[in-house]
Formats: sequence, structure tokens, C-alpha cells
Amino acid sequence: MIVRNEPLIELAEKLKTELHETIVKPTAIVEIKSDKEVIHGWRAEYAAPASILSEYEYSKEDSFILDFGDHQVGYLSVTIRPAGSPPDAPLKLKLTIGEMPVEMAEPFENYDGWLSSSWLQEETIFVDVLPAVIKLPRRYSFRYVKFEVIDTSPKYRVVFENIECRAVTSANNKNVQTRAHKDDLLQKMDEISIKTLADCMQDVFEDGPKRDRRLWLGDLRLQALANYETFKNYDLVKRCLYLFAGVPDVKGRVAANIFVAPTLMADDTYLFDYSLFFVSTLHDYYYSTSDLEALKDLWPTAYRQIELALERLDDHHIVKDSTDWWSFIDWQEGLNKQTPSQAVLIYSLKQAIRLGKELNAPETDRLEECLPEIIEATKKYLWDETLQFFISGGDCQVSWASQIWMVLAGILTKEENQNLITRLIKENPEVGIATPYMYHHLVEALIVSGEKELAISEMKAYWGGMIQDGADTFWELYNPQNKEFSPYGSHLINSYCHAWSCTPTYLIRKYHL
Ligand code: RAM
Repeated sequence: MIVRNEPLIELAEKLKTELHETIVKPTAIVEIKSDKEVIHGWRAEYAAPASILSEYEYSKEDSFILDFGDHQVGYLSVTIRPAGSPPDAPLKLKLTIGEMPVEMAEPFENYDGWLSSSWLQEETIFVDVLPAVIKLPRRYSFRYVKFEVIDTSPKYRVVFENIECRAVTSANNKNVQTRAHKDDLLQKMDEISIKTLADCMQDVFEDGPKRDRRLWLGDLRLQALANYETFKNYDLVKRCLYLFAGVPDVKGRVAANIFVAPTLMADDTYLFDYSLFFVSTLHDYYYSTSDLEALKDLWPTAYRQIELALERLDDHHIVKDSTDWWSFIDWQEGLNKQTPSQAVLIYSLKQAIRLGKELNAPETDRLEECLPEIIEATKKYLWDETLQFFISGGDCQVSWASQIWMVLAGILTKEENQNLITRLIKENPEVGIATPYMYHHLVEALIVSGEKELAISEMKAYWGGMIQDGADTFWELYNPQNKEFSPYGSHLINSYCHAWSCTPTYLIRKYHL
């Protein structure tokens, strides 16, 4: 059950930001070619400038693919004019809208993943009266659009004109400080990160404008960090924090994600780490803005997340493990979440203590008492002296995520952290990293342990790999060893403009890489 906090919700609604609109026209007509050398096996090849489109007449079974030149989030419109005899039957037109060439090439009917196929972007339109201006009602996230004329009639054809996208974002480019980096790849990564972030910045910080199009706490935390270094839209972060705080459950738990339409609703998914990231996001927001009012309003929610997380500790002060979807951490298959979650708790507990002190909140004392006990227990029960790694779960799993999060939790000395993180890279334990989200944490862990050069080379290899594979915006999933990877059973449903992948700009700008 959700307990709505109307005053907080009202404040969130007052912070609704306006969307900036830009009209974008397609740049080219392309053909999608099979190519084993490229990601997913499909490449877009330039065929003609988009401007020649209106010179052609299309009839039954004709098709073409438009390239908008870059990733877009917005509303499509097109003027369709008949040619030949008066149109004696409706026009049946199919549109397929995609972020990647593969979405233009592989039929959506073949999709067999476990997320709803309704995320795949397509429309079948019947037009009774021609000429017509068709304005598609849904917002799309795309670079390519395939037009397939399913049928006209033997007596008439159609011409397509004025195809455009009204692109929308709540990001204001004017606020971004231009930064000419000496290193071309870092420069490019910075630019693509900013574009990724902008396309996810809508009425709230969305995780992905194609899928899931909603506000997730784990994504918000990273978007907010990137936003402070670029667009500086503080109100949007504030709005999102108030939205989360507005719909806790009876226990005071903050949901892992929320919907804003038709009205504000918390999803019935709760994740240990994501709830704690409410604290972390508030912490980062406060130290970027000094907004004491917001801190006062939101502190009770933040403190409650810590209290609830502490309730999950066993008698030894270790987070209880379980096999259900209780903590996210990463999409890595087989990953045990216990130790990384323990680290996330320590990480956010420290932030909560800092915030509590700002407010002179008496409950901070309790948190200060807990912290050393938890750290001591972590070293006693989760550190394996022989392996020289943190272990997790009943099977004593050694994963990348455990080591990375423990470095970020800051329970070892800088030197010990440095040894741990370099040992991690050298020994490369099997349970690795599946998402840019976890890669972000690897890079940050390297930086905080003094391994800046290594951080840069990891970042270049990973996000640079995406660029080489054709990214206009950074992808939700990327595994350089298995480029078809999707935790959802099909790469068609992956999001190719994803919030949690936008952090190179934060890492580059914040740490002066
Ligand atoms: C996926 C999305 C989202 C993420 C959750 C946990 O559904 O990628 O961004 O936060 O997983």
C-alpha cells in the first residue's frame, strides 16, 4: 500500500520543467545491409539525400528507410499526397521506428524476449482521405524510420513530403560549458554522454526514452551527477526526489521506480540498493545546491531508507542474502548481491551521516554508532584473507561488483583499495560486469584509488568501443565480448540511449580526465 504525501507531491508538481522543442529533418535515405563485421550484423548505408524523397511515387509493397542523422526523441509528422487517379481506397502504411539498424532489418514478429514486445516501436496507419498531414501521437526514440506502403490501390500512388521530428528535451544546451579536450576520443565521449543525458531528460529523468521511459532511482543518481557537470537543471533533480518521497509504501520504503502518468504512481518493485540511492541522490543534490529547505523536507525519507536497510542486517551486522530480486547491482548473470549491497549500505550510511550532521538531526548519533560495527563486520566476515578478495553469499563468490563497491564504500586505506582494484583487473574473476552502469562504478573506483590512467583506459576501451560500434548515444547494455548480449532475451528490446550510460561526461569533467 502506498501512503501519498500530498505536500511533497505538490512541491514536485510545481517544479515541472518546460520542454524545449527543435524541428529535425531526415538527412538521408539509407539501405540496411547485412555485414558480419558490424554489431548485430546490420549496417546502414547511404543511398541518397532525403531531399529527393518527394520526387518519388510509392505504391503497394514499396518501402524506404530514412536516417535522421543522429538520435532523436520526439514526435514524427509527414504530409502524404496522392498521385495518379483519385485515391479510391485507403492508404495502408506501416512505420518501423528504431534506434539501431538492426531494428530496421529484423522483423519484430520474431522477437521472443521476456519484456513486452509492445516496446518495439511500430505503427500501422490507415489514411482514408488524401492528401493528409499525419502527426503520430506517440513519442519515439530513434534515428531510423522505415516506411512500408502495405497498399494503396492499383489506381493511385503516394508521395511523402515534409517529414520531420519535433524533438523534445528538458535539457538546455546553453548551460553546458564547452570544453575542448585535447584527446579526441575523450572529447567525443563527452559529447555523446551529453546527448544521451539530454535525450533522457524529459518531464522527469527517464532511464531510456525508448524503454522503460520512466524514473528509476539507480539511473537518477547517475543522471543527476552528470547533470551537475553539464546542464545544471537542479529543479529536475529536485522534482524527481520529491516525486519519490511523495509515494512511499506503508513502511516508508521508496520504490525502485515510479510512473508519472496518468498520475503519480509508485511501481511495486523495491530494491535494496535503489532505495538507498535516495539518500545518495539527496546527498549529491544538497552538496551541489546547498538547498537546505529540500534537505529538511526530504531528510525523513532518506533516514527511513537507512533504517529499513539496517533492519536487514543479521546478528553479525551483515546484510541478509536472498535469491529473489531484492537488490539490483548489475544484470550480470549469477551475481550474488550480498556483498555489493553491504557496500552500498556503507556508502549511503556515510552520506546519511553527513546530511544528518548538516541538520543537527539527533538520529545521526545512532547512524554514527552503527557505522564502525558494520565496517568491522564487513572486514571480518566478507574479506577472504587467502583469496585477498571480498566474497559474497553462501558460495563465497568473488565478483567484480563486490570489489568495486567495497572500494567505493571506502572501508580500506587508499593503498589497500589500489591493491584490490589492480588485483581485480589482473586476476579477472569470472563473475564480471554486464552493464555500463557497473562499468561506471569500476571507473570511479579506479579514480578514487588513485589509478587515473587505468580509469581512462578502461573508459576508452568500453565507451570507446560503443562509439566504434556506431553509438550516437550510449547504450543500456554493451558487452564487447558478446555484442548480442541482452538480459531480456533479445537485443531488439535493448535501449540504445540509456541514462545510466551517460556518465563519461561526469567522470571526465568532475575528475579532470
Ligand atoms: C532496467 C533498466 C533500468 C534499470 C533497471 C534496474 O529495467 O535498464 O534503467 O534501472 O533495469
